[in-house]
Amino acid sequence: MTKLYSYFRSSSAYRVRIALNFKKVNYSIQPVHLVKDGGEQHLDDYKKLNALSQVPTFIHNKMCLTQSMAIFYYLDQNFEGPELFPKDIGQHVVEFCEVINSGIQPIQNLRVLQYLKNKYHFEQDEIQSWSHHWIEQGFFALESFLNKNSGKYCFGDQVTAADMFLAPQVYNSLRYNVDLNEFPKIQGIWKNCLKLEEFIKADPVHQPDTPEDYSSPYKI
Ligand SMILES: N[C@@H](CCC(=O)N[C@@H](CS)C(=O)NCC(=O)O)C(=O)O
Repeated sequence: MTKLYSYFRSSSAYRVRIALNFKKVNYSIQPVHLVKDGGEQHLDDYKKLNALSQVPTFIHNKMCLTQSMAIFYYLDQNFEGPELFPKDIGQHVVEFCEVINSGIQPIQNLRVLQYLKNKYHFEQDEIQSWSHHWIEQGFFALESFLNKNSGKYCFGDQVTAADMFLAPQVYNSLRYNVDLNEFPKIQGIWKNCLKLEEFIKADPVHQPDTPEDYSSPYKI
């Protein structure tokens, strides 16, 4: 049994969906609504799987794994298909992914934004500006990285975990009106990724829990 607890709009779950598609893993999606009724991630049964009350959670037979980076490692170790962290450049791919995984996404995660709103009374425009700021800071770092290493994708012409972390973070950036024209490398690579079926299938617009009235910030 291979199952992914996911939310259509979660960038961390989106990363894992892309990786699963690349590895041609046959998996089912178990939606976890992060907002409805205070968030299904906080239900006791779900917390037994994911102590931090987040998606994604990945189940493979008896293995239950949280944290997208750990899931990516597991996929490379246990499934055939293209390497997510190719051996010769693996550490640099991790380095790139961690800028997103540790340096950008957590600062604009739902629980952080909810805390700013509930505890410090941030207005919607302040929340918007907070997320915009931190994503932009991270994108400056990624862009300079890509100026040295990239080709069609983040590392030359080979799709790696770096692209799978980048595309969902670009998706998030559009929710906070980051101007991608400031980041031509990121924008170009993201557009190349969006042409690949593994990315298209994983896109928030194509998930079993995508609401009918959802409209994507870009055409796919
Ligand atoms: N480092 C974690 C991050 C997971 C994460 O932040 N998930 C978000 C959605 S993208 C979440 O479930 N947030 C729920 C909440 O904040 O209540 C991973 O890579 O899996």
